[in-house]
Amino acid sequence: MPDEEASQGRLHDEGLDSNDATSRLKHDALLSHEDAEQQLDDPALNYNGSSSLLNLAPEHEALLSQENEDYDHGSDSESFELETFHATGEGWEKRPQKLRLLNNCFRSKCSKVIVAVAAFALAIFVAAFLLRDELRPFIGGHQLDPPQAYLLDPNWDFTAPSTRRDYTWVIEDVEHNPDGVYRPMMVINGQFPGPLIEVNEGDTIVVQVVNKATNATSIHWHGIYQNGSNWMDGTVGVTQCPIGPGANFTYEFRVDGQSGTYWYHGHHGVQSSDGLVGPLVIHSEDEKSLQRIEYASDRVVIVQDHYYDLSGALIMDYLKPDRENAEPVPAGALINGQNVRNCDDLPNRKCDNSTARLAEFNLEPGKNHRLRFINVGALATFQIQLDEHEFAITEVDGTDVLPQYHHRLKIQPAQRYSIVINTNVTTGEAYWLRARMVTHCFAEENIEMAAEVWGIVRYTSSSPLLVNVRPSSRDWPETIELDCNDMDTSGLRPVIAIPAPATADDVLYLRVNFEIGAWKLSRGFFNASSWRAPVSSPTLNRLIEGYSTSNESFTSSLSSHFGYNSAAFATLRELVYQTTGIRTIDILMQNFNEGSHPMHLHGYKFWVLAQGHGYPPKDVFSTLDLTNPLRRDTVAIEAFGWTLLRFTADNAGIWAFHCHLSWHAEAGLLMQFLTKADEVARWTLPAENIGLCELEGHDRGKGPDDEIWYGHPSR
Ligand SMILES: [Cu+2]
Repeated sequence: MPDEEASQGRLHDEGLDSNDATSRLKHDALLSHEDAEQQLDDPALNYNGSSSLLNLAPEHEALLSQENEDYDHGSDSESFELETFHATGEGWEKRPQKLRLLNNCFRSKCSKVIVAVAAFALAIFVAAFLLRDELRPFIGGHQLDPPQAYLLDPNWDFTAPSTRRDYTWVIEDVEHNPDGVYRPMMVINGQFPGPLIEVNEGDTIVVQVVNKATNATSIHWHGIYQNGSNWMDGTVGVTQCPIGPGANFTYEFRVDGQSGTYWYHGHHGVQSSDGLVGPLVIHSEDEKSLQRIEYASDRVVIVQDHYYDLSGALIMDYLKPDRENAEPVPAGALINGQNVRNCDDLPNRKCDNSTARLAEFNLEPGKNHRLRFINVGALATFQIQLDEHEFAITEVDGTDVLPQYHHRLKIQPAQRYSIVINTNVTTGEAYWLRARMVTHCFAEENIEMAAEVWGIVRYTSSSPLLVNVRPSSRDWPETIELDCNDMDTSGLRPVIAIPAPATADDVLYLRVNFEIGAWKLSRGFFNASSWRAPVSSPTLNRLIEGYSTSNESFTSSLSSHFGYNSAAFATLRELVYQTTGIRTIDILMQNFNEGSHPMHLHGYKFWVLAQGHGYPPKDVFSTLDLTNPLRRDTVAIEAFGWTLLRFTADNAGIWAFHCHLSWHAEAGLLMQFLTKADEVARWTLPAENIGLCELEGHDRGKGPDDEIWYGHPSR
């Protein structure tokens, strides 16, 4: 066991002999917490009830009594020769003695030394036990996140003056086994999931990305407005070229006009499912009043589906002919990058679960606690519950909402929900946190799949030796959801009420579908357009080049208030809707596909005006409640359903609008909004952005071109 090896390593470092009785006491004091758990569970062992002077466990007493017995019988076995410390006139002198001396020692004042050593050993044992969470990172590979890693700073200064927060992130390829199964991953600073960014509204975030991976990459800051810094949005093919292997790029942007729970992820191909994900929390000066339930602790909980193969291989398989949009099905799921699979169930995988752990959360009893859930997965919608704890939803995608109570949370990829729970349940000290993938929405079976991942919420206890037990908590009686639509958010009301504009300047009717075209290739479509990422020629670069050279294809449309731009863009591959000035735009989406799609608009939050199944009612626009609809950045359009959104197009830039199922976006389900184009026309692009497109290998890791299959319909 690595824990034991580590302990022995420490013993050897101290130059101690593990056969030595004193050393064994120390060794036992350094037992891993699992061993400690087993020992605590073993009624044969009693740490508290011993009558021994040293308060030793029976096995230790047995060891010493055996040694004494050997002495009494006159054994002269050399194997019991011990090193002891003996006081002499010149001070402490170290010399070998016969065991007899140990026995003598018990009758003399040196017994005090042994008592002291034993007390020290017990102290180390208790300390190791109490700090078991903190010690975990040193045990398990890239699983550098102990359960408290995403615990937000309890002493956070919400009113600190605006500041610059600098980070350096080295992106590398690693072999990692989050749940036991080894797979290649891309990680940030050796950590999975990635480091927490925690800032105040008004701060400037500066992240220097050093790409030491084989493939190119980019980082998108999900939900961040990037007002005035569109080129820092990190969207390959839209706002930047990828950061090539061996290259550096520094993202710098101010977060303003927004607070709450966000995240970041790779936005090159589908590589976010290889590990490039992490949380980003923005605190508002008014956070304590915007959150209507006071809470004692605040933390992020990341859930995600988890694949055992690299996204590059999965996307090739998904996009090839005759696959009919059958998305890759995950093998499992993770909570904060953690789960434990039984390696016996996965005979075809390289698996070692000795360092794998279930996510654990230690919460003070009798208090409220905020859990900020983020679904960073590629495909799966999750249903989440903490057994026997009703909770209040208090935030949705960065919008604080009035508390609304539920038993289960349903969360689509890229969405965030904060919930507040009260640790006032008295049926136990530990409860399962269950996160279930809604498998009904998967296209195929995956025989390797474990559809649920469980974490453990523990009430902290004054008696630490008793808390390490498995929960025996009960599930809710309600049946599990089978649909991957949004949970019903129609009753959620933002704390800061902002009425939606009474009418829109224009209504976009978007038909969302997957269609099988030439060579049996299934692709995602907004109307007649299916996106292919121009990785070496991002939209923003072309726009600024076109405006600055007075290219008429770009400048001619600036006189229009709104509409599709077919002068500058080939709309079959790049659907760009453009506005000038400040406009209000409605997006009415109709889904002709049997799967739901979590749609995400970069650079904005929109009002979710209405959602439903089938077709929208004829009077949909006259029956809207515009007083204070939910504002968010990722909303689902359900299978064969519709969704109506409204947003104020006032943030200059080119913004992707796409399905956040990674596979669907790569299959073409992405379009763009060029808003305040008149302002964009005055921009110059930073040299660093332009430079990315000139670097060798910047297109490494991009999705496959359709053309590779032309002529090979069954390849
Ligand atoms: Cu989709």
